[in-house]
Amino acid sequence: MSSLSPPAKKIWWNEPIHKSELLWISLVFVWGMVMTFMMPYWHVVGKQNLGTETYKTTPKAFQATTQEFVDKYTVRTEGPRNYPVVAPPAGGDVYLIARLWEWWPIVELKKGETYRFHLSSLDWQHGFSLQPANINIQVVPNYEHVFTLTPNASGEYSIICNEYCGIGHHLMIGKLLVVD
Ligand SMILES: [Cu+2]
Repeated sequence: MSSLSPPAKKIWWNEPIHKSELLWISLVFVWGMVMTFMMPYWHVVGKQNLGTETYKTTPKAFQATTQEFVDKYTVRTEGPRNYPVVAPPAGGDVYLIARLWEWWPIVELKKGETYRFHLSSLDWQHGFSLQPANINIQVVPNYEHVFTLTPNASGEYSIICNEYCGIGHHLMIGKLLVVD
């Protein structure tokens, strides 16, 4: 039989199933069931899952709140585009805007202190990926994604956009500083 000629036995589902095929189907089914159960299980007991809260907002409202945050806590500016470096008080809120194609502003945190992060996008879907730490959050407009973060090591971290957002996507890199 070739793939060009029609199959001799057209009613394929009446044909006996081969043992090896049945074995593979069973394995896939069992593994699928295990993984389906593991998803909620890991969410509860796993350490790698980050719990985020989500609230409704608007690009306009979120931009206004972030501007207020920047005006209040900016300590200096960096680079040719004068990015504000914002150092909020320990235990305070951090507002971060995602837009085509930047994360704004630069945030400076103190090691060992806990902050409450608020993320939203002003235009399109973006992804907050904190490198080299393993934190991933989808950021979409009209929603404010909130999570707490306690930096445990000082240094300079990059925030990479990991949702493709157009021609400048690869340039969308933000900065997060942690000082002792
Ligand atoms: Cu992006």
